[in-house]
Amino acid sequence: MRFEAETRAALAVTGATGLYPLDIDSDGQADLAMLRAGPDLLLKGGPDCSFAPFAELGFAGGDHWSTAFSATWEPGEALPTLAFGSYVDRADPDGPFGACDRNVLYRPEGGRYPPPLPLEPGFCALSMLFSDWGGGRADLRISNDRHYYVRGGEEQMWAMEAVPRLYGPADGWQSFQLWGMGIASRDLDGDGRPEVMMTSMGDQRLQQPVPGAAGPAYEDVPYERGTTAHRPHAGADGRPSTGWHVEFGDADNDGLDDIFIAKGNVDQMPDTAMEDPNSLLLQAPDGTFREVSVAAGVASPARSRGAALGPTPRFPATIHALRLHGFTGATVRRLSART
Ligand SMILES: [Ca+2]
Ligand SMILES: [Ca+2]
Ligand SMILES: [Ca+2]
Repeated sequence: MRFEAETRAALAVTGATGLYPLDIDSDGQADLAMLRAGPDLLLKGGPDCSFAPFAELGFAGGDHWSTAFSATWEPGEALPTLAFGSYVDRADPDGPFGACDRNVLYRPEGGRYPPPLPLEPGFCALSMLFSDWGGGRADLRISNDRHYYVRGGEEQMWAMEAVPRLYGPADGWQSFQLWGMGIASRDLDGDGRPEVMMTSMGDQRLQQPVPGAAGPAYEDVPYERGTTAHRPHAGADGRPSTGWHVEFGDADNDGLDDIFIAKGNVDQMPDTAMEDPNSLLLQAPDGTFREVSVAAGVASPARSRGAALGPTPRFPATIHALRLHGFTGATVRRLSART
């Protein structure tokens, strides 16, 4: 596979921190939500990979350092509801520690986006995910970075009511703190309530709904499930791992969901592993997971911050692990059926 650089004018902007494809206007053509350190952009997709700013939606991104995004179509709406998560408020003279910016929620009205609702407090969001935990509505989970909120923060989930509100202990929501990075969700046991996995430093956290709970109550799965991926599984570095992107997918086409975790040091942090190979955790029929990334050829120790796990026409089970800083390179590996 070969790639050639051909950046379209509408995409040649500075300060981009993330790019999400979704069909915002439901015309069958993928559009883009672009996160930036600066005003976020919505770009309408056209034929031949062309993009242009949406003129008619009224969307006006504020000046935030955006580091998380999720979208959902709420009942009766033609346009998606868009959530943008913010990191540190760069304008706060007392930052960066304890200076997390607010997150914002764009709910459509009559085919346009009015100014966003603030989702406060913000705790330096690094991932967001709209998902139905079992309550019949897509609520908004936010994974937050304790490195910058320092104290007083926690993981969050917003109940997407007419006026969104944070779930709390009365709803069964249990406060916990992470060096929050990625979120992935999948109903691993088919009981209608999704499990959720969050990456962090040290233990990666696979959580399951508390049996019988009426609200969004989650608990860590037992250590014996084999999902913590807390130290490098190969090489000589025994310091704790740093998980970035996490994704569920059936990597070996056996009908059981597996887990890919992109790993890599934040930036010369001596308390955590510098040589941190990516993890591919293959699920066994008993629900436990085992590390197979070395055998699968995806155990790159390069600093990995994003990934996509999915099939391609040539390889039905393929992992694309994007390597770090500025997306300068990509590794594409095929997972052998023998693994
Ligand atoms: Ca479109
Ligand atoms: Ca489940
Ligand atoms: Ca599998």
